[in-house]
Amino acid sequence: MEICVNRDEGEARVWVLDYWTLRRTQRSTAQRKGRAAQKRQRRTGEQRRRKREGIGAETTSFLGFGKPMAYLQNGNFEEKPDPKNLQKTKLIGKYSLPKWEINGLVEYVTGGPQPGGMFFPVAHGIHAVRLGNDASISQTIKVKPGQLYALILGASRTCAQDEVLRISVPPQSGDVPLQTLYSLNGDVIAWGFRATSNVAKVTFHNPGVQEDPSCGPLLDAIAIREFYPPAPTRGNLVKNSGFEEGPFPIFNSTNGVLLPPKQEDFMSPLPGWIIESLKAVKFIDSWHFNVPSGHGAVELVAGRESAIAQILRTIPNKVYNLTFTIGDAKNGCHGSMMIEAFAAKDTLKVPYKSVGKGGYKTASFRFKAIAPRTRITFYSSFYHTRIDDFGSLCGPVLDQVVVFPVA
Ligand SMILES: [Ca+2]
Repeated sequence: MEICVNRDEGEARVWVLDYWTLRRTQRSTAQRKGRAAQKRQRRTGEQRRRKREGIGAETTSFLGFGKPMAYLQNGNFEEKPDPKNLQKTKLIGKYSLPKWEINGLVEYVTGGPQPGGMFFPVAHGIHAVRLGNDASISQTIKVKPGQLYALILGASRTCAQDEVLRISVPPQSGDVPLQTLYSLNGDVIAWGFRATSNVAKVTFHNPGVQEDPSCGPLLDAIAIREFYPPAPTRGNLVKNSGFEEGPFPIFNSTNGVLLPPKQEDFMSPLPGWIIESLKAVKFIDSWHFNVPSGHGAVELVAGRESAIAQILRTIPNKVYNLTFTIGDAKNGCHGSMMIEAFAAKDTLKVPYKSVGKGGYKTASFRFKAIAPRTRITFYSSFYHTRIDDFGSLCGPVLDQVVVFPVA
């Protein structure tokens, strides 16, 4: 049973929509039947495409459909350095790490418990690099000018302090805060950039200076994904409205992919969307989570500090209808949830009771545009943690954002 909430001129009306339940049942049956065949087709299509375009590197994943993803060369750091370039874990020499250029104190480490009681989470393969004080690693990659990309990386902090990873692809650069608010075994993070020429020098840098010079971010695996430019459609002013173009992880990321705060829409790792909050928003995929529709959605994991927005072209004084889906990711995130939606001067609060087992409902309201540009914003009213892990932040899932003018 699904409930639809419509707020029209200040009045809230609620009614039951069995249609969505029916549609979901029909869809899941069809999905089961068609999935295997689709997967086979997609794979061969993607393989042909990859051969033709040859993005990046030695390994490509077809997990998230659409564009290919590839590791950067030696992106999982499993190609070992020559032992003569290693002093215990310390890499000696600018070109000592295969396929990379390094600067400063960079360690080549093996995941797991470390001497001194530390634990290095390495989810992919067994090796990783650790960037000490002011250290960096770089690689030059082939890209297409004007094209939007996301770097997808497994990264975590290694010391007690909050650590920052500075990612740069000139002329763009950004600082990604590494915290352990989201999961205990390392996070996967996506960072977007737009290519300005046919090669790009990608640099991962630890700008921090700690008392222990080896303290700093641990990089486990680094991949890249190329995006199709999102566009509004005839029936919907929202670009990438169902979050189907996004940083689908190349890694088996059961924790989803964090979209760092303060990402502008022109280079967002979630094409079309602005991450305008102080904390990250999480991108989730249907292989590991319950996603209301299609393969991608976002989980608003940090209450009011975790907001996502988009700017739409509108006609002043025209009335528009905004519809969206709220649900839970079937990840043990439970409680009374609420998404607040904002458009022009209008807002809607949509409650959703989660038992953490997956479900969703659709809500809509009308707003009147007051300018040629209207910002729509969504955030979670409350903070939530997983029932099985109170250290992991979680929250309501947002999907299928649709805006169209009311006739
Ligand atoms: Ca979706």
